[in-house]
Amino acid sequence: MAETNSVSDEVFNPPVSLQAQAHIKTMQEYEELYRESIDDPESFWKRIYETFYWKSPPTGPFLDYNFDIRKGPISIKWLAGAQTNICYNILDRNVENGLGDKVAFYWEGNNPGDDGKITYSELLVQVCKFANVLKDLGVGVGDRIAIYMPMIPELTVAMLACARIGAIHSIVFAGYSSESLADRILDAECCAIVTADGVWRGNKLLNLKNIVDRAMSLCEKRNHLVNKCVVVRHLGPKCENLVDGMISNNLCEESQLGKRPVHGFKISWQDGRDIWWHDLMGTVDSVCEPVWMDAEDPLFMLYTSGSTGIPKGVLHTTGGYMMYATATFKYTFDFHPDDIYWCTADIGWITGHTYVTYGPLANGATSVMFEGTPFYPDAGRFWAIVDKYKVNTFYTAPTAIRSLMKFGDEFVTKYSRSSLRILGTVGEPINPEAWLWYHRVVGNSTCAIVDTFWQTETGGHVITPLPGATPTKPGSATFPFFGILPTILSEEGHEIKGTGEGYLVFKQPWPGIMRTVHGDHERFETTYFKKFPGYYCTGDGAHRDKDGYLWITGRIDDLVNVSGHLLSTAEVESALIEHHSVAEAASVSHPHPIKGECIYCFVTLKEGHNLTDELVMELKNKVRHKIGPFAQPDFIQNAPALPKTRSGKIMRRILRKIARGDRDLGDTSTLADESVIDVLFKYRAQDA
Ligand code: 6R9
Repeated sequence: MAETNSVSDEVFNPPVSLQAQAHIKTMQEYEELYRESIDDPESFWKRIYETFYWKSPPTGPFLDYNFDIRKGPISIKWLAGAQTNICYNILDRNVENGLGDKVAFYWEGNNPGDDGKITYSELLVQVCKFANVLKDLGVGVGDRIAIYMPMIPELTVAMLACARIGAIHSIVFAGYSSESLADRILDAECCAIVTADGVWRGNKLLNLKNIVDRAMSLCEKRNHLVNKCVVVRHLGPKCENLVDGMISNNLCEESQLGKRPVHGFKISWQDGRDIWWHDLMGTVDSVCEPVWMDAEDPLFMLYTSGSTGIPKGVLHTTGGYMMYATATFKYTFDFHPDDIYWCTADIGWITGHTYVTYGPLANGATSVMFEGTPFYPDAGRFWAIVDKYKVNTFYTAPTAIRSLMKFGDEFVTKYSRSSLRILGTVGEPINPEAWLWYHRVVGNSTCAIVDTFWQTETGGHVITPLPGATPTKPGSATFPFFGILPTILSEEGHEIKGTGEGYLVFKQPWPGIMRTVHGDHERFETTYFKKFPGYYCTGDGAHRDKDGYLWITGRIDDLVNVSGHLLSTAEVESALIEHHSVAEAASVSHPHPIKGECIYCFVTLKEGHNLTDELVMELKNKVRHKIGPFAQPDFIQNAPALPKTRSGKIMRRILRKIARGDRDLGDTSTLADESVIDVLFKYRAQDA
């Protein structure tokens, strides 16, 4: 692989063919609209507001907020008093507007060949039915419903059914343990849960129902009863046995939508509490009036980890989130009606909420929903699916890109990928080497890359290129989305104008920002508004370069202060990963008697490389040369694998402990694979 020193200075202009038909074609156009969105948010967002159906208009101001904790409680209200229903807007209205027969989702199962599709009108019927099911079970406005499901259409049906009747969905990624699920059910006080019997992920069979059962009994021990558990029969038996109403019914003969009987697969069952989805759906009415909700009524909550304490239930409301999901999807992915769009994220994460369900459906898009993994049956699966559905817009995570790079280009180049136009990334900083591989190999150097920075808390993209307008630089998320006013602050809270690095904060609210932490408004204020009064604090660092481009440098808690120089661990990692032998790297701050802190690195090497003393020196020099002598790591250790959350984020908190030789690791329940820990202790740098 080529050395990619200083490639990050290279600028990539929007592909001309894409630009010609883009919604936003030039930086000038972007800047004009951006100015309006900041100076006069009401006039900007009113145009988006008017594209939806509102039962009644706002009763007060379009936007009403307090962002300054010194002036009183933090509060953010968009369109308060206006009545609408998001489910009605994204399903009924699309059907009324002639999109009834348009495919909403092509569903691609874990096994190639297990597939199906669902149109907008079919989706609407299923959602209405399940909304009636929920009502029959006693679920009403404001009730919290836990959802723990694989990537199957029923997951979207369940979430939209909640939205239709004003219930609040709390989706937990179906990879979390029983304990984590129980914590979230308890915090949200969910009265019911929707799940499936089980699911295949690659070669692994997961018994979801049994995980849910254990979670429900943990809740019971802590005096909370989950009254109802609705179970989708995803693993069979055969579809013919199912009564009318199953989404996949008309597809069963062909494909069974992945519902393959699994011999010997058993789930536990408690009569009265546990009910099959298809039993409930078989007899229920397929018409369900939407419940008209206030724009500021809760739509959903989603848990995200904090630096301390239990995960926070990030709460999003109806009207603002609807506008923001819709607008970001349209502009960031330059959406056009004939596009085939695919976001590989699981709906269990915010990316799946906004960019698998709400954003695409609100725009009347056709999406691919994928149940499986990028590596099954082999590392070419993503590109096989891109070709199968002629995907134009593809959205994935840097961690997936880096792991696919390891397998070599052939897995990509054996597929055509000629339909691709826009490639997106999300979730973590993307190192220039991965960006360039994505651009050159996956995108044949003809696609626009959008590196979208955002958070569970922001509801949608906040810093991102627009594919038809923004000249991109590999590794930079570039410029703010409409309505976002970013500022970089020093430790003392001074605004850094021009070039510089510091805390990334936002100065005014946008429609998609979270409104509170469920049940703990004070925690919301402390976490996001206390350190720098008057600003929403992202917890990330950012650097502004001479051209005004924003570069996210990683979580602030990962900043290292080496001899008074503030360094981001992400910068060090990006340098290391440019070395041809390195597949992945993570660096953490480590105590140092003279410098205060120094950098300790973990590197995963590519096949055929060993971490010799010589290579250690080469890597140290690589960083030294890329960033500066002060940035040279003191320690580099071998890491056959890195400790990651199930969403692929590296858990640096654990790496810091390993570097220190401290076995008191605290909570490791969010780790995808705990076995990496012992291996990493074994390779620990002896002199650290
Ligand atoms: C959408 C999502 C949020 C954190 C965020 C930041 C990191 C996300 C990024 C990025 C650099 C990007 N992050 N996108 N860092 N460049 N394009 O991932 O939400 O799971 O809440 O994570 O992820 O550190 O603060 P969430």
